[in-house]
Amino acid sequence: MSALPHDNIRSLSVKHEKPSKLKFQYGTAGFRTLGETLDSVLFRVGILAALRSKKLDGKTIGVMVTASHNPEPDNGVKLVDPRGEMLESSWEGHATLLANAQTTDALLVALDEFVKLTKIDLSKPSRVVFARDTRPSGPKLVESLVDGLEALGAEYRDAGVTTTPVLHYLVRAINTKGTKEAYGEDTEHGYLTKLSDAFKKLIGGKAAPSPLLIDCANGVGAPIAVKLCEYLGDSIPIKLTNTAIDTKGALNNSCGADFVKTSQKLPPSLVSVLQPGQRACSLDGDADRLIYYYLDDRSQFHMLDGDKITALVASFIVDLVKAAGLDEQIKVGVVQTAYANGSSTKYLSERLPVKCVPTGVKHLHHAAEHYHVGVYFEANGHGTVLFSQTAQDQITTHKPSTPAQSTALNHLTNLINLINQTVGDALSDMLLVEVVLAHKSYSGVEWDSLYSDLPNRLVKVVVGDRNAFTTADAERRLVSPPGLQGKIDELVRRYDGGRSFVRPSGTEDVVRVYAEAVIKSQADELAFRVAGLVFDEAGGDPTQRPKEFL
Ligand code: 16G
Ligand code: MG
Repeated sequence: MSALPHDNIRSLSVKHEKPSKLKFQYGTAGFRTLGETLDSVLFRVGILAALRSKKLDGKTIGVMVTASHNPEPDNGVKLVDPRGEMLESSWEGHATLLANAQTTDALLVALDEFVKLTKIDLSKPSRVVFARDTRPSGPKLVESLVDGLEALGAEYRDAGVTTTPVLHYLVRAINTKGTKEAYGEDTEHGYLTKLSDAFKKLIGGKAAPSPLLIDCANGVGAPIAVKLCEYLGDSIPIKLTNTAIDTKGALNNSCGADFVKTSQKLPPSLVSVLQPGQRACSLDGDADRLIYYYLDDRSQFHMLDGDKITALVASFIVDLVKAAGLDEQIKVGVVQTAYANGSSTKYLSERLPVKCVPTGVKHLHHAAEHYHVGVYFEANGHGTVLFSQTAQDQITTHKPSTPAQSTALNHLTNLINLINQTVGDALSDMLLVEVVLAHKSYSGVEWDSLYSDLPNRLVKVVVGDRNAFTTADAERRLVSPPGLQGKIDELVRRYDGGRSFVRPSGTEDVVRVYAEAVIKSQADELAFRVAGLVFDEAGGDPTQRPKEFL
């Protein structure tokens, strides 16, 4: 055990003083707020990442600088653990504490306590790999991060401008290099090769897909998608749109997965571009979410969200496992959140085990690890498929007894390579969807008709204190404020197919209300009524009560 290099930390920390009035929180998606306020946070995250690496015996930790689907002035940062998964949750509180130490002296005290409390052996090496998205505030924030890494003398690697899922891939690839769990070459080239090779094998012999339009949200998905297209060659015709990463204010502006999912309509820039029947999809600003859609022959918009992706992908994998003769050995299960459309939950539960967990990737990911093959997607389009070691071993060692079994086993092996198992990955998921559509000869229409979404509505309510809202049962019921859930239940009973729940947002200072019902106008009405209950209960200024809250 050596001591922290106080002098070194001090001399660099004074260049990154914390703004006095701000309070930072490491939430579901790391730290996320206005980019120009994050300098001190990035510096301290650099220190924290280095300490996390020391704690884990010098394993490489990832740091991603992004604010995903948020508007361009925002930025953020999150840590990635050695297997490419989200930071262990017990460290989120430590991150928040360090970020809020008011002065350099307070930071040093907090660091000393933290090192003692978590028993970090400072003599261990520390290694970090980081990347950023295309936001203009990124380069400066990366400099602050590097100062934090240098304050602790960490070894680091700059992975440049790339997507969140590529960074997760790199972390896993670096840490598994040379082991039997080697994940791939630890470069962007390695990632692109792995995905495109697997895709070409899976699509081989199938009719060439019709052209796919990809909305890149004017974000970092654009340059990576351009590269991916080169690797894919003519295996799939792709047209990229919203690739203006250098246009100020364009990022996520009226485009991208979050825009499509929340407004339930086409990005305006696609209106005159998308042909009826053509498949299109939107990535979000850091390319870890994916939403598909198409226009029918009456030019009506149809959205194929994370729930529809789950239905498509889970049934395909179940069929393959069966065709491979492994249905006794490998059980496939699904993880969703309360936001999953009620129709999707019904459709899936009739076929597979389905578990509901609280919002946030870490919850879904951990729950999915409990299945042999776990398929998880949030309705917002973030998700992936996890193949456990048991499942992978079965797939590699199973001796096929028919040519059909052998083909199915090959497909499963290629799927394991196609799917980014560290985290949701829009580009990898897009290739996965394209594979399933090609194998099933589905257009958007057939895919969409697996089940019909219940009309739904999401409403935000600004309240005095969102922490007054606590939930249970995977966020499906409110525990506090006391009595409110009873009133919601009473309202919900009056609506055919009604369902509604209320939860505090983990990324914004608001409370979210979700409602669904058999008829769209009823889903809207239920959502606004529940929002009204929430507003009245949470002590908002009555004169500010939005009129639509009935
Ligand atoms: C973050 C989460 C996402 C979740 C969303 C909910 C990660 C990496 N991302 O974006 O999974 O759906 O927050 O936001 O965990 P909310 O709490 O504001 O509704
Ligand atoms: Mg994202």
